[in-house]
Amino acid sequence: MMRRKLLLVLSAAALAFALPAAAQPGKYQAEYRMSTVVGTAFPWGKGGEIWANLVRERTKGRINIKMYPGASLVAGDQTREFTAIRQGVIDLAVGSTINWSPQVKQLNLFSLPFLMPDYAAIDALTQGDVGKDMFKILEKDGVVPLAWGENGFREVTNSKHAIHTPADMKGLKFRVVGSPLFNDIFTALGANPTQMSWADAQPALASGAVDGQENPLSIFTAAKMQTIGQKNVTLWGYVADPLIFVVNKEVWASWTPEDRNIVKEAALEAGRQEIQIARKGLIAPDLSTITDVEKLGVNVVTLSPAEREQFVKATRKVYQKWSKTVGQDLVNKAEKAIAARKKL
Ligand code: X2X
Repeated sequence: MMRRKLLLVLSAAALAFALPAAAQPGKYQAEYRMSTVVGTAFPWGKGGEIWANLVRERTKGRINIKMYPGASLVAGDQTREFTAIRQGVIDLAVGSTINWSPQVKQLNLFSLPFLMPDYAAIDALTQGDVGKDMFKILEKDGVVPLAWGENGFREVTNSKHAIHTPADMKGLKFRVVGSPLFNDIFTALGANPTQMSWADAQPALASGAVDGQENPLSIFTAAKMQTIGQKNVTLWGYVADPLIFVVNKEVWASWTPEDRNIVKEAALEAGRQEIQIARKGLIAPDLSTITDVEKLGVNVVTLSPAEREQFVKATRKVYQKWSKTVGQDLVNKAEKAIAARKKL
């Protein structure tokens, strides 16, 4: 009897230690840790900053969010971010669908090559039923999703020569992000992909260990990629990664309904603002971000429809293979939503 009691006490103590401080209902932490991959020089980091500031103001400091850019709460390993949010190592995050797709396979939807032809197509997914389905999936997976943001259409860049067709990619070494889907795409195009984190990507590009990479132009300019050899950009818009504003479940449960509402409304507002910042200079008639990149001495290639079609064809098998992983029903729903979209 005594023994059992002791065991119970011991296991309760072990549990208390295992749970992050956040898991105590009604108790507010002095600081909440927010993870992002990039900082406030980038639209993504600005979105996180806007969210944190709105929450701090509106809760009169009850909820004090500190941003940890560089995915530093997971030592830069951005593909472990989602697990860390679930475990409570991270309290809140603004994360890319790409980085969380190793754990949430449906998020690979956004990385199906050439699924989304334009910005209206992204909106048709995130702001429609597909977005709602994704949030239900994320909730089931143990986080509280609140709002969508955007990293952007990921354009391919390299140090060697202009890319017009898949043949131009043959043999080039590319840094790709966490999901094996990207290995499949770049392999299908005849290139040599290597997976690495954002933190490792920059030195690898600078040293010439890899020739190229893919990222939105807002990342290209803020990270000054022209200074690490990236003199060729091709606007192929093959995939775009939305961002998702989330909170750890226990942290969420520890807040009053009033504060939860403030955090949610602030996330929605920060998401809307962040998307505007991310798209700035990238939608006609304002293409100033593209001309700014050209002014840096970078050769920017816009594909003709026939050239683009070659990339679509070359990656079609990858699209089909990964549709099964995502779930064919969800892919069908996404394709329908895109076909019915209202043009921006
Ligand atoms: O690592 C990248 O390429 C970045 C910053 O775009 C993401 O986190 C997906």
